[in-house]
Amino acid sequence: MKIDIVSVFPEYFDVLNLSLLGKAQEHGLLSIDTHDLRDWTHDVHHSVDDTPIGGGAGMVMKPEVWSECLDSLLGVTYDASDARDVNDAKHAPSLADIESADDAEYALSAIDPAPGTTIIFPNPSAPLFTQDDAQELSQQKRLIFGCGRYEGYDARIPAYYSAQGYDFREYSIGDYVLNGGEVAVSAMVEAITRLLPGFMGNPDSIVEESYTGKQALLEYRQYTRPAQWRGRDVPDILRSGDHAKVDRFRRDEALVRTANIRPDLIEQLRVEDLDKVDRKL
Ligand code: 6GU
Repeated sequence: MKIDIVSVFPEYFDVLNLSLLGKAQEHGLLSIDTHDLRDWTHDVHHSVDDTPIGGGAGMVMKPEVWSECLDSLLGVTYDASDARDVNDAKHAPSLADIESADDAEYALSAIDPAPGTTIIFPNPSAPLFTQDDAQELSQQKRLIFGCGRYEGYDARIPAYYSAQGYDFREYSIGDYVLNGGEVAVSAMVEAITRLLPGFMGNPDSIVEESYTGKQALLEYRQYTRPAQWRGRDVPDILRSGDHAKVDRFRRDEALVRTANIRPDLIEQLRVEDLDKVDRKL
């Protein structure tokens, strides 16, 4: 997988060379390139933002800087003579129009000009990024992350690239406000790349953990030695050696903890699945 990250603070991502992510890059599983958005500015001040049209506080990131950046990462050039009012949209050729291999290629390129590529902009006003999204994105060949700063970016950026047929997504990582997209991109990159085949030493740890698979429950609590510590004992059942009882104990604990801490996850469970899994234990 190839990942490009664009930010006005590219040094922020130096940490991605550490630890497991660094090893994955050394082993060729993954390559991450960071870019400075200001490299695509032309004015002496290297400005990437401007005041919001319509008024209001803060600054908004300019569409031209982002489009020059994204076009160059995508390897495309914008032809101004092709400029058109979106109300006068040029329609992609329909199946009925395809008469040659060239037509077919053009039709396909209109559907997805960069197969296997997804562009992702963190945005606190977007849908929540979930484990399912991480799972889906870990199958992609290339991810391009654009970090917004300040009060956001011009809304025509996602609209334009989506209309061009690119898989352009915006995600929030939680219901709180960060100063910019850098922390959100770090979180998404980590969630996605650890799912790459060969990334984790023990692939079982991915299957068992929270939020994975259709039984999205919080995990049961874990203990290690010593069995007694500061007056607290590890639950007896876990030391009984009875695997069926241990599984049942853990499953019950996962259900109770999920009901208490994340009732929203319990609501998403399908009763049929729950009974089937529970009978197997
Ligand atoms: Cl994706 N960006 C910012 N700036 N704040 C956030 C966020 C993203 N997700 C949660 N808070």
